[in-house]
This record gives sequence, structure tokens and C-alpha cells, in this order.
Amino acid sequence: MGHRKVMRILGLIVLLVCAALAGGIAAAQDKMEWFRHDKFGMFVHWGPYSLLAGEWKGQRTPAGDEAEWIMQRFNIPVNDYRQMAHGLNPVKFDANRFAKLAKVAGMKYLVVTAKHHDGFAMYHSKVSGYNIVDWTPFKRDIVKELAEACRKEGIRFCVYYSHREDWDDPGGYGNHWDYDPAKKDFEKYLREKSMPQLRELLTNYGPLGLIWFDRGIDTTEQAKRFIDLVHELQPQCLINGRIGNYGHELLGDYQNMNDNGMPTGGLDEYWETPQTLNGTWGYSKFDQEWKTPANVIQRLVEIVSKGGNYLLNIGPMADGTIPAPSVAVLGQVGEWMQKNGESIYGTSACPVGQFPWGRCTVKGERVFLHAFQRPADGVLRVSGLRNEVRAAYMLQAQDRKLELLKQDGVTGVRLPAQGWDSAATVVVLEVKGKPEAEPKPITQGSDSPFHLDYAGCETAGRAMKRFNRDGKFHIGRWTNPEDQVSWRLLVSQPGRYRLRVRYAARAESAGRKYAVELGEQRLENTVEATGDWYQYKSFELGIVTLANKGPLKVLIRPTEAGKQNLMYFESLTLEPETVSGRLGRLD
Ligand code: H79
Repeated sequence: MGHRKVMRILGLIVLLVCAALAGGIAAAQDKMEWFRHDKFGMFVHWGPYSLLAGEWKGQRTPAGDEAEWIMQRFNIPVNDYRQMAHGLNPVKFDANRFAKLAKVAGMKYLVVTAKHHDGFAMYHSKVSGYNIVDWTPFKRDIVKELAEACRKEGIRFCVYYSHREDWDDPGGYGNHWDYDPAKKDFEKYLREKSMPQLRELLTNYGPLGLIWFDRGIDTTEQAKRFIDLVHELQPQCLINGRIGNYGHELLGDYQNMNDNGMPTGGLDEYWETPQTLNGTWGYSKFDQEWKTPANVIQRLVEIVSKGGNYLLNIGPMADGTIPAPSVAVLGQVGEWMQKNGESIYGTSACPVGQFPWGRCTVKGERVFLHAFQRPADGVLRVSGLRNEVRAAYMLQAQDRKLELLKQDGVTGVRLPAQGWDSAATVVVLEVKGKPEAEPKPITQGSDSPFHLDYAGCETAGRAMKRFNRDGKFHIGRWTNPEDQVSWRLLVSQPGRYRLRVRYAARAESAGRKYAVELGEQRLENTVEATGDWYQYKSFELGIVTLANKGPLKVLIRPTEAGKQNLMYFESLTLEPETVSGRLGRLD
């Protein structure tokens, strides 16, 4: 073979390898595409607890309490619960009704409890006979029927699997009334029930959109076994953030807020909040405190305006019926989605934050204003948007342009008297370029410190605003000098300021160098270990002088490249020295 030919073949090989790599990277990015677009999913909590419906031998779980926890709440012995479970016979179950309701409501994915903490499988499991097919007179595989119905309706099918908790199995967590925790063999449970059941779910029900794990797991190594199994069998299937230990570095493809949780601001990662439609996940005959359609719509808008997904629950009854109030509320939410879905699907978080009258979402060169209330003078005021506004119209009446008023940098839209939706009215702004917020400097009041945290900061490089359980947020994932967080301050009181940083750092981050830059001033510091994950501590960094009134950029970054996360940063405080002098040290 001639030299040229060899070179040509080599070139071809290089090209092919590059193409394959690029394809791999694209596939990895694409994995999140549907999740980013779809925004709204249906959660289904269904199991033997639905038969008890919040009552065991006259004892009741009050409205607002989780009825699916009834076995644990009243320490129902395994044998009694197992006997009870024989009675589960949802003869009115029609999977098509579930999939159709999700579709009507505008929900794009459905997550069903394949096994909740009580250990009972709602599908035909070969691993354990404690399942809907082998244990009940119903003998039908609910997960299979739902998977098929969802596929028919174009709803992405997903399962919930409680991988750590199992009140039926002596090796699982949670049952301290039948089993002696000292004798628990958790590894055996993982080996013989949890992992094999997950394998069944990943093998027998077609492609799954995501797996929803719950309650974390002891070690990262254990979590990785589950992750590896998902990746091996269904590489496209997403994994939620509750897969790993809540107190360690969070794993998974996206993070969940706490149950019914709502973050105060936007994050730099994918997230979803699971929420109830009344006060319980599993059906309870005592809980009739249903959210209104307007409440659900406004929650959806709020979540999407912060870049998240809304996973909203229904708790079917034991006979297979979906509670009528759930059907009614979701039907009305669906009517709104039918008209306004364009302002939800495929949109991104509002760069401006919140408005007194509502929220916003953005897509391309459009800003969707969701007004929850009609301003008294009929003018919707939008401050904080940097872009030139070209036109405004109601989403429902696109060819009738609305009058734009410009006053002191604030854009006003004169609203028509008609066409108002009591839940959320969508007004579209067509803007020039990608919607961006005016930089909003952090101001100070008299003698008040600057408190700089995730909410007011801008991140650059790989630095990320992250969720860390307990409804708390921090900056993580920063390793190199280009990974930075910064704030724009407006100093009104020049003077001496005491600088204090608060963070958590594990031993491996100790000794890393970082810089705090305040305009031209630069302080170099060394990270100290604070203990375990998320154990935050405050450190005094000394005194700085802010010589001038006016804008000041404050920035923090690692000064040298490294592999470890610099720190879990919580806040930087600049406290006027006069205050600490007068009041003593504030801590
Ligand atoms: O599946 C739903 C819940 O059952 C599950 N996550 C959602 C999606 C969940 N697992 N753990 N938790 C929720 C948190 C546990 C809360 C508890 Fe309690 C507080 C358990 C005991 C006290 C709530 C109140 C349940 C029983 C009493």
C-alpha cells in the first residue's frame, strides 16, 4: 500500500472517530431535551395503601398527612398489611383513562409508583411474589397497561422505585416494628430485591423516560451501582436526584426540590418539584383540601419561570377510579394549557425574576408575561428588561397589537378590558435579541451589611448555583480560575468593611487557594476544611476599605486549577466596621 493511501485511510479513521465522539456528546446532551421542553408531568401514587385510604382499625391519618405512609404510621405488622393487600382489586382500572387525563391536562410524562416504601410491586415481578399479579385477585400488570396506554397517547412513561426503603423486606429500611435493625442485611436486600426489581422494570416495559428514586441511599458506591444498571440497560433514561445520599455530592441527571418545595430563585441545573393536588400522595378519604385550577396554573407558571418542571400527583382509589376532584381540576388546567401551552413548553427561566403582578418565561425573541392579577389602571409594567420591545399582544389575540408606553426605562403595556383569564393571562412581548435582564446592583441601606449569596450572583465557567436539600442553595462545581461568581454592588457608604465568608469544605478541598476581588483590591485566601458535606462555617477574612461611592464588582474564584470542588459557597458578607464596633461581633 502506498504512503498516500495509508494517509487517506488514517484520515478517514480519524474522521470517523471524531464523528462518533461528536455523536456521543450530542446524544448525551440530547438526553435532557424532552425534560427541558415538557415541563409538566403526572405523578401517580397507587398501592395497597390506597385500599386503606387513610384508616387502619379506626385510626386515621388526618388531612394533609401522607396516606401512603399508613403502614409505618400505625406500625401495621407485615402479616396484617400483607393480608390486607390481598384485597386490592381495582376492577374499574382503565389505563387509557390515566393517559388521556394526563394528555388533556397538558402533562407530557407520567411517573407511576412501581414500588413504594411498603414494598409492594404494582407490576408482575419474578423477584418477589408480593406484587399485583401474584398477590391479588386482579392479576393484571398495572405498570404494563399504563406503559402501553401512555405510548398510545404520546405520554412519556416513567417509574418511581423506592430503592432504599422497604417495610416488607427485613433488609430494607424503615420497618423497626417487625424487624430488628441490628440484624438488617441491607446489601442482601439490594442484591436480591432492589437491584433485580429495577432490572425488571428497565427490561420489560419498553423505554422509560426517567426513574424516580426516593429517600437517597447510604453510600455513593451503592448509588453508582443503580446508576450503572440504568446506564447499562437504558442509557437514555434519566435518573432523578434522590438516587444518592442526600448529605453527599448530589448525583442524578437533575435535582428534585423537597416534596412540595419551591426554590426562591433560579438555579444553574435541571430541577423538578413533586407536588400534591391535595395534602397526600396516596389516596385518603379524609383529605378533600384540593388546590384550585388557578392555584395549579400559577404554580406551574412560577416553576417554569424559574427553569423547573412540575410533577403533579394524583392518588387513584383502590377500585381504580381517579378521584373526581382531581379529574375536574386537571381538566380545567388542561383548558388553560390548550390555549397557553406555547408560553410554557420549550421556554426558559425568566431572566428578570419576579414581577409584582406575576411571572415570565422566555423563548427565542419572545417574553411571555403571565399576569396573575390585572393592574388597577390596566397597564402592565415591565422593569428590568434590557431589550428593545418591538410589539406586544395577548397570546389569545395575536393580531391585535397593544399600545406600548415607555416611562423612565419602564415598559408599560396597555391591556384591553376583555380577554382576561382569572388564573393567568399571557401577554407576549416581541423583543430585539435574546431576552436579557438589566444588571440589577445590590444596594445597601443605612449601616447595613452587604449579604452576597447565590440569589443575587452571576456565575461564570463551571460554577453552578446548586440545590443541597433542606431547601438550601449554594455555589458548587468550581475548580478552575475561570469558574467564578460575581455580584454588582452599589456602595452608598464608603468606609471600612469587615469581610466574612461562609462555606462548607471537605478535607480534600483544604489548602486550595481562592481570591476575593473587590474592584481593584484582591485578597488571597486558603480554603479550610469545615467537616462533612454541607457543614457550613464562617471565616473572617479581614478588613477592606471601600473608598468610593458607586458601582463595585465583587468576585470570587479559585486562583489555580485543580480537580476538587473549591468549596460549597454559601455567602460573603461585607459588614460596615462601625456596626461591628458598636454592636460587638455579629455571628
Ligand atoms: O412518595 C411521596 C412520599 O411518600 C415520599 N416522597 C413523595 C414523593 C416521601 N418519602 N419520605 N418522605 C416523603 C419524607 C418523610 C416524611 C416523614 Fe412522615 C415525616 C415521615 C415520617 C414523618 C409524613 C409525615 C409521613 C409520615 C408522617
